[in-house]
Amino acid sequence: MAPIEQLNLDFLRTKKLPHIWCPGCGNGIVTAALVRAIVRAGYDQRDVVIVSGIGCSSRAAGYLNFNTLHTTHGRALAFATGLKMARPQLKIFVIMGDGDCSAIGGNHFIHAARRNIDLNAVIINNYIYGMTGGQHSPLTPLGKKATTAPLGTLERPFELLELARGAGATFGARGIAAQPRQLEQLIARGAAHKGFSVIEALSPCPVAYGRRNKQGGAVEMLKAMKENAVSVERASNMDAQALAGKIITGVIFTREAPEFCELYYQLIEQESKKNSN
Ligand SMILES: Cc1ncc(C[n+]2csc(CCOP(=O)(O)OP(=O)(O)O)c2C)c(N)n1
Ligand code: SF4
Repeated sequence: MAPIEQLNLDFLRTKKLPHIWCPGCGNGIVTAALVRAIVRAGYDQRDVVIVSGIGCSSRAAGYLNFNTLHTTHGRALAFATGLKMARPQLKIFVIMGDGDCSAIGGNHFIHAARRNIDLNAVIINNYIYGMTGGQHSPLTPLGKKATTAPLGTLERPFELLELARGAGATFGARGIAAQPRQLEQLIARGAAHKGFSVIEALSPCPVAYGRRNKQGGAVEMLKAMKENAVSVERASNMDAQALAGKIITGVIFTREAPEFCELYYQLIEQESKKNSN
């Protein structure tokens, strides 16, 4: 078998390169982890769809050599829902930024979770609106600076996976760009799960977030991320004080519930049987 790094080139639209991302941006690391998860799962390239919204992170769809839909800001899940309902056999990965997913796209997010539709949401959380120069998002940590919060944001952030769990999602995991192999495994586990799976991938934006918040460059940001990461297994033996400021990584929750497209097609079949009798 060819090394995975070599295989990855088949999954890139090399004609679209160079990419637009700044030096040190984590988007490439997360995108590569997603590609490796798809390759390792052995899905047929023609059965995979990458859907994205708008933002630096959402540009990933344009660079990937699968079926892709680069949609409008906040609406990636709405497009993906329609596609999945029409073609339930497809494996659909939805790449969103933290703003795209939890601000303008917040309603689509909670309703996709409520339906438990079999989509794989990969949220690249860099704590900021990168593409538009650094406005704060609903995931910006309390007190951190943004162009729209020059003295630090007063808004408490969503805990994205708790929001997903509360809304009905059946799989939630968190990984970090500083641990790309674990991230790849988490994306693969989410993809194997039947239902709405949410992978929060924490990723450095040294330009719009790091610089303004004096976090150092990309290397320092990745190092800090790694130092603060605690696996969910280790976290279960730590108290709230020890966990303050830590990033809990791994599968945070998983549960079973009926999947929306299966219910939808069962209903259609039942009705067509009734009508043909
Ligand atoms: C309807 C609409 N509103 C606003 C914008 C401007 N806009 C483009 S990207 C973006 C935010 C992107 O931030 P995020 O989703 O966190 O992704 P990132 O760029 O950080 O990867 C905004 C507000 C837009 N394109 N469309
Ligand atoms: S602004 Fe931030 S998120 Fe956007 S490409 Fe640059 S480093 Fe990446």
